[in-house]
Amino acid sequence: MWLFAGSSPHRPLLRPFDSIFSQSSQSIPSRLFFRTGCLAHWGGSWRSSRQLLLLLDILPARVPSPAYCMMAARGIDDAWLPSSLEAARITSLPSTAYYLPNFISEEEERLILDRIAAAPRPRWKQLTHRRLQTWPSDLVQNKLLDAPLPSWLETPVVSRLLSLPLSDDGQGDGVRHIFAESPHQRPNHVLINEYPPGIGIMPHKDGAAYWPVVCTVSLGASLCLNLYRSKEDGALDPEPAWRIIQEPRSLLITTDTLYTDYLHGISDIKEDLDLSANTIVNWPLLRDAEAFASGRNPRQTRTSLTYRDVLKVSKVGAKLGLFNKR
Ligand SMILES: O=C(O)CCC(=O)C(=O)O
Repeated sequence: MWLFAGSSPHRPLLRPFDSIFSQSSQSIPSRLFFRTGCLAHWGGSWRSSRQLLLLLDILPARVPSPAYCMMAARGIDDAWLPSSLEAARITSLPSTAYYLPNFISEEEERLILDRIAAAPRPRWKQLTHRRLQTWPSDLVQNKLLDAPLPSWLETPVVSRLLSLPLSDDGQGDGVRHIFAESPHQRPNHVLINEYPPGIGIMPHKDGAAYWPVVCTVSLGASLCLNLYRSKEDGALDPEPAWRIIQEPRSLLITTDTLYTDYLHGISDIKEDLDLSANTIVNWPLLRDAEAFASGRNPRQTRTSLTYRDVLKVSKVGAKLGLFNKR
């Protein structure tokens, strides 16, 4: 087993992890190297959190949280993926959901934000308080005109999503990824929403157009997504049943009844309040829970990329040679 070290400009964040390693160095096989920003490589391939956490099991138990270790195991500005989605599961929700705090790197985030900003003005649909882009196009009667996503929305997000196995079982038989059962086995549509401070989105369900898997990449800033129950009479229970913090560069995946039975929304507030391990379901998975230690998150502009598989696709666009420009 090899742990590769890389220097990091973020030493303060890495220091506790460093000290865990250096204090335990005597108990680790001698072929193990570490300093800061470690990446694990053994058995001929790069390994990720699951294996790294197994390694941590043999270290003295002073590890703060899996997510913290994941973050400490690489430079903070790099992307970092677990070996399977199972390691990123949000366990206290009624259906399967995953949170990956470092799905893309800072550089990838910057490049995507630049491409969004460079989109021609007519690409933006201006709502009363919020604006959005749809790629490759708007749906017409819940149907998508067949067209590829632009390359900057495809790579790295889609390729990375499809490379992530659901679990560590059965690796080698091909990756069984989060879209394995969906009609096109991949997301074919992306909604880009921009939320200035004080602006959110009303509680809603996403409806019948999509396969019930929603992958949301957050860019620029953190905010809180609320999940709501409907009451017996069908009215919305105004108190969120669960709250999820979405940090910049994170990926949130929601599925199944979270899609079909519950509503989701973002409050129109300038600051998320009452944030703690008791109120936020993905607290143990956050990259930097310390940032919310005051219980508050003053909002800054946050942009989201919502990747979904539209069930019905019309081939007309492709036949006419439309929409093929990337
Ligand atoms: O921006 C988000 O995280 C939520 C977007 C959303 O609710 C939607 O696209 O339906």
